[in-house]
Amino acid sequence: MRPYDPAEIEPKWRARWEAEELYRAGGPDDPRPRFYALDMFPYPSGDLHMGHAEAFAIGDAVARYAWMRGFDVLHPIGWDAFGLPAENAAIKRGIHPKEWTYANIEQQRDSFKAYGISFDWTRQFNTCDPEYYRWTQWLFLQLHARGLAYRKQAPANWCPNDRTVLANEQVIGGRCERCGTVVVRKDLTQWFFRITDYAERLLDDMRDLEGAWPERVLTMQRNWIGRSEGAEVDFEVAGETVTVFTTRPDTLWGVTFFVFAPEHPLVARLAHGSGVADEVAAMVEAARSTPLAEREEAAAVAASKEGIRLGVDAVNPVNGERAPCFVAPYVLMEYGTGAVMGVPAHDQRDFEFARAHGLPIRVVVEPPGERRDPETMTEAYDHEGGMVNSGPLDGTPSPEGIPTVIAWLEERGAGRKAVQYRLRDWLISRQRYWGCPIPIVHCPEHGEVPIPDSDLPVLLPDDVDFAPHGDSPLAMHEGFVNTTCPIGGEPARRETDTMDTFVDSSWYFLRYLSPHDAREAFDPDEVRRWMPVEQYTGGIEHAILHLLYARFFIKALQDAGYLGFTEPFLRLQNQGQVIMGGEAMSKTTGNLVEFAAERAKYGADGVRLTVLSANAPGDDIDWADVNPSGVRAFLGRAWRAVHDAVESTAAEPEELRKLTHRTIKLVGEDLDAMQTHTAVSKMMVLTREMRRALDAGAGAREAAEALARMLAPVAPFIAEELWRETLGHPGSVHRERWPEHDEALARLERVTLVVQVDGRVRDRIEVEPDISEEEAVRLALASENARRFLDGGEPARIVPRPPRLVNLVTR
Ligand code: ANZ
Repeated sequence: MRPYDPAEIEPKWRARWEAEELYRAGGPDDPRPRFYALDMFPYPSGDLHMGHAEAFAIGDAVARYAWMRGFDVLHPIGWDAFGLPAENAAIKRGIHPKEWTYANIEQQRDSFKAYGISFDWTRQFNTCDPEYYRWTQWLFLQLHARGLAYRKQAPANWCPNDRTVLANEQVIGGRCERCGTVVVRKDLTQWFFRITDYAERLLDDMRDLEGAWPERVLTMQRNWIGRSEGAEVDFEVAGETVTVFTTRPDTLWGVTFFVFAPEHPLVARLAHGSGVADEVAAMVEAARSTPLAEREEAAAVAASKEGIRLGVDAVNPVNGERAPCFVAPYVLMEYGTGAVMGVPAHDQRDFEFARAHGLPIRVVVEPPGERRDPETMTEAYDHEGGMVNSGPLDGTPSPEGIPTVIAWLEERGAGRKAVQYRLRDWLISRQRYWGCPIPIVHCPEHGEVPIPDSDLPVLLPDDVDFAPHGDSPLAMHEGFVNTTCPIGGEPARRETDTMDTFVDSSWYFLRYLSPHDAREAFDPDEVRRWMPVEQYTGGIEHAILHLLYARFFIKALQDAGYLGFTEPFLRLQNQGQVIMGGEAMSKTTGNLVEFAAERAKYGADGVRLTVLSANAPGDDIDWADVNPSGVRAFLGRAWRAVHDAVESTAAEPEELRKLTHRTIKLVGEDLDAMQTHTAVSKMMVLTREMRRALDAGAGAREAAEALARMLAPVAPFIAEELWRETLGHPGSVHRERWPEHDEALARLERVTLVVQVDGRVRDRIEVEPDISEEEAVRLALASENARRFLDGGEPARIVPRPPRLVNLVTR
């Protein structure tokens, strides 16, 4: 018998599969039901790493299993190929971003092939190909035409090192997500997508994803959208109406001060001639240059009690009371209206501000049956309760007070019900070269002019200067910048911002459906055939942005009449992280495990099966704790068992047949639930029992046929070799149907579990023979007959011998 040698069989099958076009999706006439299996496409940063090894092993198991279940599967791949690292490589090492990017794509592509992932390679594209970004530009123009893409002057997060604007979500702890440099604020004219128009739908449509997406992801999206219900209330300040947003209009009688965000448009005027004008100007300046993320953090924990008294009062609409006005950085211009009513008794930030500034605290909501004394309070009381000190509403439960107060305000025109979202418009401008050019011309005569369709794509010029100059390389490229107006032919300037790469990845899954179509972005017939995606596999790091943006794009395209569905991804599977020794892998800590090296050592199947058997697909895998040589040894055992089974002509024992059918059934159930780790362990048990039967001189052919097919989604090379070469089938195992199990054989006979108390039989219970110890003990303790002999107490000791016996010992 030849020994199992992945180095021999893997390259052979890779070539055969490619020649046979095994993983090509079916055409329009394919009668099978369709299954779109999508993996989050990679960024070409270098070679594939262990994280990819895990993610794509999971996605591939999904696709291969779907094929075996009789689906016509679309399993495409491409590259998310624009982005900063390519440009940084150009600056550091003088390589053109294009060259760096395409070389990395080649390398990753080879690695994917060596790994044996079942991609339909005929559909590959890269987002930096002009044939692709032409359509990204077209999509931009679709949004622009609908008022969903617009420009405004806005304070932006600016990374001085990368010299670009970052979205809020790309600022982590006040630093640039990419390079770790402290981010500053800078006022710039920027392009935005009006995602806030879709806040409500993005939230409401999540109902359809409930149970099909990880709950954690849904929660993160919900929090990101951040819906708050409450009221807008109009105060009067120095003859002007100033509106606040509050979630607690029931606390209006507890207002003792009023606060403006430093950037509030009224602040400069109110400060003028107040004696604090300079101080206020300095605070405004400081606020302007602090990154928003940092301000938000500080605001959330009330880290800053800083505030300047303005010398004017705000008049409360419910009782005409006057409250002193302040300017303070804990109020953010970006949320609500940029002004708040200070209710120190019931809001923690207001409480701390009031204590710091010696402002009065007035309790207006009290917990049922309790009193709260402002003198001795150590923190705000922010729960429900009974309203007090609230004029006509005294005694009203506060949740009822809310609509009552809103109705009262509405009647008098002093306020209204309001909903606020934390979500802000999506800032897509980047002052960088290696991205999709925004297809707009600025004309002195006609303003902002979209490039006509027939002139797309706006090509990125190759010959730019990457040396850091403080301006984007495109802005300094005369040939690119100077153009003529598409309307009147006047000399005009091209927009030189490029798009955030998240724009490229918001629609790529539509392009896979007709990747070479030069007439349109996506073919409506193909969209109807394949969309929505049946199963999307990728990392939790994309829980918010990418998924939210893609959902927004689909809804916007639906509204534009291009698509007939609302949600792009029916089911979502996150993979965990591959870590090493309890820590994230990194070159600097020296704990990096190289995917290519592991593959060379254990074979593609060995690495893949290690990843799939180590843990449930959503959980992290610590490479220090896994055992790839053990997995490889298992593959060797499976190899020998199947070979020996083919040699043997002896009859197969009934027990082995039963195990085979039971394994088929349970492994199928595991794969339906994406529990690859338990599926693999069941195949290991079957292999062991095959060995036992063969060593006893019996046969194991049926088990061998089943094992080869069950291995196909999780160890595709060895499964193919065993299927075609060893078992002698003419076609590929990857075109086979998933084996059928015989229900009668798969069913386990029940056995009798005897429950004893102190060694005497007190009950008998019918159980499955593979009952766990835990379950057996639980049943024994729940037995009424046994309990009677425990005299109401608990046993001192339990002796479990599942499935036949549990003895409860009282002494
Ligand atoms: C008075 C009040 C009384 C408030 C009370 C809360 C409790 P969420 O839930 O996040 O929507 N707020 C409003 N705009 C703000 C801004 N621009 N910067 C900082 N804080 C702001 O929070 C809404 C609450 O956050 C609002 O309700 C307001 O404080 C504050 F017992 O108004 B509240």
